Amino acid sequence: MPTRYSALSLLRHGLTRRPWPRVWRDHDLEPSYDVVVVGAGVHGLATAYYLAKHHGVSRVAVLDRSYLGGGGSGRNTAIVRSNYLTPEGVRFYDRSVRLYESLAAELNFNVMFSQRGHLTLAHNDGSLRTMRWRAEVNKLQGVDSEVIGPDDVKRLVPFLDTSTDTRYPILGALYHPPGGTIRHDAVNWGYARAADALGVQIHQNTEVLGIIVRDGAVRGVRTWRGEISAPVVVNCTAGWSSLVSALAGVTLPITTHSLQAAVTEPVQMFLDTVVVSGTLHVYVSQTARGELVFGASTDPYPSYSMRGSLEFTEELAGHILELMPSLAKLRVLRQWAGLCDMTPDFSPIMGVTPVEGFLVDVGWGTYGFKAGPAAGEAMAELIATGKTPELIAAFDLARFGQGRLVGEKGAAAVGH
Ligand code: PYC
Repeated sequence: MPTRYSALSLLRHGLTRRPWPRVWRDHDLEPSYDVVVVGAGVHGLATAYYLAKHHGVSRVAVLDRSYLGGGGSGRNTAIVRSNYLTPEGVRFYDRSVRLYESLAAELNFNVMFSQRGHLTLAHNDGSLRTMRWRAEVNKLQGVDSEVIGPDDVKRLVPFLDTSTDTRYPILGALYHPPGGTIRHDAVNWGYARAADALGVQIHQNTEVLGIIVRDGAVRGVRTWRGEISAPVVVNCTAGWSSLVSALAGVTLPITTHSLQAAVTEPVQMFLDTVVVSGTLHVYVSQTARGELVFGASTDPYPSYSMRGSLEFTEELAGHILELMPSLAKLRVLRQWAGLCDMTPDFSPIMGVTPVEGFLVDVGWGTYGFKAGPAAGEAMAELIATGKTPELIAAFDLARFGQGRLVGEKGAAAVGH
């Protein structure tokens, strides 16, 4: 087991100047594994961790063409919530919130989950109606959400402009107290460390170039470091999930779009909750260091770009100033983009495919990071038992052919 992190071990290492052991190790690639996971983001790492932890399956290789957490898992705006629109979505994301609540203790890694509350503003009657709908669906699933009026919004976020003579006055909001933010890198590193300790091998800089399929079943993968045979290959990628699945001959109903974000210089703490405005295409939260993290909706055209653009920053600044005019002097420090694999119903695709042994955990659109623990837990159960857990049954690939869509567009943080 890895060194236990505690105040005592910190003191001991400080006094003895003993170096800390590496958080996860490098390995030579073995010729075969029981399971190959493609993608070392939160979904791939959580799947590997729960396979080893809950099911004793530890001959697992997690492959990534780049560095661990370098894709969507390190590029998202770290918002966690479960205030979705469909009962299937609410139940699923609620499981993730609950796993996040105990993750720091489980992994012995401070993931800094801050359940500071999540506000989705309504600026017109249509969105207020959707908020009410979401609140009722949430409550029926035991999830804490309610619609509140402008005075309560102002009480929670005094810096918001709640006057009625603005372009988009605030008519109310969906308030979701269990929502909040988490330190996304810590989640990735915590899962990686715990999976490594249980025998999982993490291989960074190991791109999958081909997926070997014979007689309708997966047999392994080809990487630039050599071939691996495995009876189970799981696609846990984001951004390239349709291309990785195509290597196995599986077509996914996915288009890929960039989602941009930005962070400001740090300022004194003033924003306690996460604030989202779908109408103004913006969401904002304040980190423990005092920076404001902003995001917007996906770029409207398909793209694999992971760079920020000036148009985005200008538009974002205009919209955020409509909400919080007092931020006018704040300077943006960095901006970037991540890739979102959008499905027709804005819900993910999890489960089996027509190729035996080739499974997918993909199509997360703008919801991927918050789903990592629940998706990993459920995918691990599916791999180990061969049975699809009830929690993810609605999100199968076959639903698109059978007209069983799980429409979550109305629960997006921002309009798309
Ligand atoms: O669904 O909460 C969300 C979200 C925030 C940023 C992107 N998606």
